[in-house]
Amino acid sequence: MPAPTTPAPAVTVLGLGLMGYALADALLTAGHRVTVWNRTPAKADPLVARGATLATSVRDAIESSPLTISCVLDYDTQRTLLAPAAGALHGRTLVSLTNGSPAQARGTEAWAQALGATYLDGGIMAVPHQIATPEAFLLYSGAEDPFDQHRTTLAVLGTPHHLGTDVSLASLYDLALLSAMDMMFAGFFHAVAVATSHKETTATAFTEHLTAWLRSMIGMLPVMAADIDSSAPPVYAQSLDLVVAAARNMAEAAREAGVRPDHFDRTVTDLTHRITAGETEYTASAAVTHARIPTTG
Ligand code: FVH
Repeated sequence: MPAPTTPAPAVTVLGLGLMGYALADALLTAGHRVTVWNRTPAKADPLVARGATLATSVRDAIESSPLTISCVLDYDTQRTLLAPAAGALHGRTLVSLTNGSPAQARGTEAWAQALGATYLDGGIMAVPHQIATPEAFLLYSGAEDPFDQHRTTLAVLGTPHHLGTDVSLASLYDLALLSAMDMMFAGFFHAVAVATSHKETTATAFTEHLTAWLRSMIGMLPVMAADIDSSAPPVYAQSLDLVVAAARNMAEAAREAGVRPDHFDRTVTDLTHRITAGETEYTASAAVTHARIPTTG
């Protein structure tokens, strides 16, 4: 006779926007008993048709499961939704996958702990259609016990990484990663605007070269990261004069193409100041130092 299998634990999902829906859907598919709540209840219909329970209040939703995952617009919305149901969190775990700042994560942890709840803050490094695929990974921070306890459930959504017990770490990494993505897209849009100023170029043709170039450049990042972490002479270094000359050319190409050159003009100004101050080398460590807001005193 086959050994009886333990049923997958109950989970509550608050918020059925594009992402919350994908999370609830994945948990249902994995065999969890899923309770959902959403401001617009009709969004739950397809999930209910597949076996989810639609709670009529946030309190009822939280009371249905030992684990509640919240994925709504922002922290203000989350706080407003949770406040009237706060007492229900006692003895339960709240995981916030709502995008927020490190300070908001710290504030929510303190609030949850005062209620006798355990709290994990999370960052989803995926878009909705990637949830529950090998491409999805999620960052968590906060107490280790709830992470270990709910790890199998959280792993349904994507590979879970626990970054540490400081609850602010997941949102810090999440926002840093999103910043890199945002700047990469801004770079892409700028480059396409410059390249397609020529009538014989299309974005598609140009992007073939751009992706090949970025793929090769991405290999530089671990080298630069090792330089930043080390006090040894850097592996990656260029002369500041060379980098200024390149930035001038990039500003000029943008101007000629009728594209805003502001970023490169600012780079020329900043690097020229550094040269005037006696710097000669462009290194990853120096670039990170100059990215910081100078502290006074
Ligand atoms: N979508 C993505 O690619 C990213 C990937 C990384 C993580 N983010 C974050 O996930 C949070 C939710 O994002 P989403 O994609 O589900 O967003 P929407 O589809 O816009 O759904 C928003 C949900 O929030 C509910 N909501 C909004 N305002 C209120 C309110 N005042 N009271 C109650 N609920 C509210 C909304 O409800 P409804 O409009 O369906 O009634 C949705 O459930 C977010 O933090 C991303 O940054 C997603």
